[in-house]
Amino acid sequence: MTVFKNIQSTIGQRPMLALLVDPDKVGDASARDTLINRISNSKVDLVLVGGSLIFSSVDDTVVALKRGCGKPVVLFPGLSSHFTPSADAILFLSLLSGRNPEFLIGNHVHAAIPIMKSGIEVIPTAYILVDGGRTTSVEYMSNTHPIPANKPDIALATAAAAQLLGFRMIYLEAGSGALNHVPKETILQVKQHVSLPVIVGGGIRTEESLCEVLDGGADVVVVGTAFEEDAGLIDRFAEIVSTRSRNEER
Ligand code: 1GP
Repeated sequence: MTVFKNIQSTIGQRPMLALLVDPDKVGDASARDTLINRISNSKVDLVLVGGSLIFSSVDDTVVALKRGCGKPVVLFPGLSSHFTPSADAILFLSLLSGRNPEFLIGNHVHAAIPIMKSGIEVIPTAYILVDGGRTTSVEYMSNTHPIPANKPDIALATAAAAQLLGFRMIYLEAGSGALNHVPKETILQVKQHVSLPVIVGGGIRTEESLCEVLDGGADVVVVGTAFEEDAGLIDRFAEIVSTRSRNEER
């Protein structure tokens, strides 16, 4: 089954938890093995690998995860140079909330032929940045303005445009390390009017914030920073997400 089909079938029953691995933050080989072991023994559904600015080898991290974690490994690239064919799938992200052509289409032109030739599963994903209360790396590195947090109508209109343009998923992003996660109201609006699966990430650090985005109807919740700071949260978050059924939401 493809990663996308697996997401589609799982989110009909319950939301999913994705753990974001930044190749620059996994530490040495022993720390990486510990992390992989922890992921393997957890109820995490997916592993995303990526970030806005990466100096380490994305391929090394993906290969190690694929070898040891037993979960689908999905690329979440910040740039065309982050592509590696070793992953199970790639989120082919276009930063639709921004007006910087490099992140709307420029990187895609660089990466498209190698991606096609590799045969990797491609998931065209509309990447929508919502203000998370502080300037995050994605905002700075992409040189784009996030959608104001109190303007769910703009996020909705952007997500609706994404659906009409043929994207397969929406990623509502507050940015890694954001002070505030994407507001529940924004997620609710998008879920109400747009039929694509919705990924939500950025600034989800506590069980309360996790429950808030789940209450909004997030289909896939992405957590990075909180797990880097406290790996014990992985099991707690995975338990909450995996035991939620769709009719508990809202
Ligand atoms: C970033 O949404 C992810 O793209 C994760 O954000 O690091 O804040 O969990 P955090």
